[in-house]
Order: sequence, then structure tokens, then C-alpha cells
Amino acid sequence: MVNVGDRQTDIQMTIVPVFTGGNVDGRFYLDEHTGRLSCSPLDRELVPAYNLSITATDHAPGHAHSSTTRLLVRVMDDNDNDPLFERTAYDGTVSEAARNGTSVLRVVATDLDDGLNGNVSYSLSNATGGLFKVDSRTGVITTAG
Ligand SMILES: [Ca+2]
Ligand SMILES: [Ca+2]
Repeated sequence: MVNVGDRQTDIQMTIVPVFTGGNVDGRFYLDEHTGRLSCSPLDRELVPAYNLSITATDHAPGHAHSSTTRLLVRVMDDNDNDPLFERTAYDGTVSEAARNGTSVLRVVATDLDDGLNGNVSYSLSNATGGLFKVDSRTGVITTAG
């Protein structure tokens, strides 16, 4: 709530800002006294942006005026998701006579996060004894030795 002195009439008016749209699930809170905007925890993977409409209305007796502004709030990503493979286990077959570089299978994992937080790369553990290699970008596993 903001008290503003009206120069024309020299009457103290009270202006109260309120949400008039876009406050999905009531995540945002607008302090009527200070105009400060705050929010409860957000999840970019569920709602990446909010288009808030905020209206300020004076309470002049008998002749109120109002104005509305829009506020776009983009939710910055937090790395709160692990990469997930499409399957919990894979089966591959390869001939014992296969040449080096023969494709065995491709694994795919996705990560819901944004940018580098969701950028997945692949690696094999040393347990393969160097017999296989994986393309870190595509997830294609091939024979190597
Ligand atoms: Ca992630
Ligand atoms: Ca995230």
C-alpha cells in the first residue's frame, strides 16, 4: 500500500497493487504495503515463465482510476534433475569376429534441465577392459579392441 499525495487535490489516496492475471497456482505474492514481489519455490521444468499482470488502483472517493502493467518472470534453471536412461538395462550382441569400431548398441539418456545442466555425455567404466568405447555425445557403443 502506497500513500501518494495528489498535487491537484492535495488529498491522500491509497494505491493498492494486486495481481490481475498470470499468477499460476498462486506462486507469487505481492506485498500491498511495499509492492515487493516474492514467490514460493518454483520449478522451471513445470512452468518456465510467468506472465504476471499487476493492477494499481487508487481509492479516490467516487472516481477511482487504475493502471495495469505486465511483468514477465523467467525461471532460471537449477540443476535438480539427474540424467535418466530410456531403459534400466540394455542387451547387446556382437560377433566374436567383429572388427574394431563395430556398433554394438546405442544408449540414450535425457535430462530435463536446461543448457549445460541438461547436456548429457556418456562414458564407460574401466570394467570393459578397453574392449568397448562409447561416443560421449551420441551414446553409440562400439568395439575397440
Ligand atoms: Ca541435470
Ligand atoms: Ca531444473
